[in-house]
Amino acid sequence: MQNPDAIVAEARAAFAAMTDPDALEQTKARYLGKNGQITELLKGLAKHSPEERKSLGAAINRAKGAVEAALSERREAIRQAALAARLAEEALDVTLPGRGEEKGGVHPVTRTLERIEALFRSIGFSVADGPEIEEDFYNFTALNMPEDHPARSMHDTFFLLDEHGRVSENMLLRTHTSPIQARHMQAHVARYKDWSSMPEIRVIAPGRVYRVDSDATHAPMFHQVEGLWVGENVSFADLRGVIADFLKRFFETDDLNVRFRPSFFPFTEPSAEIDVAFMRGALEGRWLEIAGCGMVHPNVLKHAGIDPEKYTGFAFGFGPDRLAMLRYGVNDLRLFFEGDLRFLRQFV
Ligand code: 2NL
Repeated sequence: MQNPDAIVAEARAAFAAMTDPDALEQTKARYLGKNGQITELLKGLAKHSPEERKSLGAAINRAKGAVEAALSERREAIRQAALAARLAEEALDVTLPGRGEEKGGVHPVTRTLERIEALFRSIGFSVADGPEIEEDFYNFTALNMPEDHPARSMHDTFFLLDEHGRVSENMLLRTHTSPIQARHMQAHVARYKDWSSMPEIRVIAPGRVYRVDSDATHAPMFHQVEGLWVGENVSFADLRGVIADFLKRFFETDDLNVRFRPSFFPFTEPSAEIDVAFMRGALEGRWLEIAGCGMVHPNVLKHAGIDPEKYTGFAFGFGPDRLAMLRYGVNDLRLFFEGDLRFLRQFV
């Protein structure tokens, strides 16, 4: 029979050679496992006489206790070593000087949006928002855009992929902020459905929009601010007044001409393009196309549950990126979205 003390000595040496907790547990089996050396000794006891068994058994049990103690000692030592290594690795040098703080600045397009919002709030408009991932209904159908409208093609609109990786029929990146207003009108009607006379809707809808387009004057993501005023007897004359007042306040000058040029949008009828010309400055005398507008199409009102015989409305849509370009004298739209701090710092 093997000497229990020799086994203990061997086990101590074997445990001491282990630095990894899993390897240590593997080594344990060699002594205390089902066919381990200590276990084998215990099995062999049966071959001895009762007197021998007593003293031998005691010696084996002492050896077993010693191996177990050596094992837990080694476990603890490995745990301590791992902890010490981690503490060393993750040590923070609290004496290092800080990196300093730089003051951030508001992005020029955000400043422009905030300015537009403040101006419209001052004449009684509220500001609404909505999802950038939109449903076909709110982006197109509710806005009187028929099935065969070119904007509905993948060529112009970013559609999402469905759960099978196929181009979705229904989910897309909104191509304008009109769906915000379509949702707003619907919610307004739902809220006031019991009223004999619904309060007016005066709302603007600023936000990011997405189209398949990219060059010096078009980015695949850009911004829009649309506006909507629906009530009894809201007219094209009101539209002209609101827009002319807004433009003069936005550009901080009365020396500016505004012209409405007949145009077409599926969601308005009649529709117009809004041009401005500054009477002084670098752009003096040049007509610049700045927004689209019109009287809300009866079908758009109907889709929202509003009676077009009782209510009329006007709507308009600006490109605030363009307004920011004009206001700050920037000639390439993409500069706004490249995140180059040398460019952006100029506006802080
Ligand atoms: C443009 C043209 C426009 C609208 C947007 C609109 C919204 C509703 C109903 C009717 Cl809910 N119209 N929005 C109307 C006319 C023009 O934008 O060129 N924007 C940059």
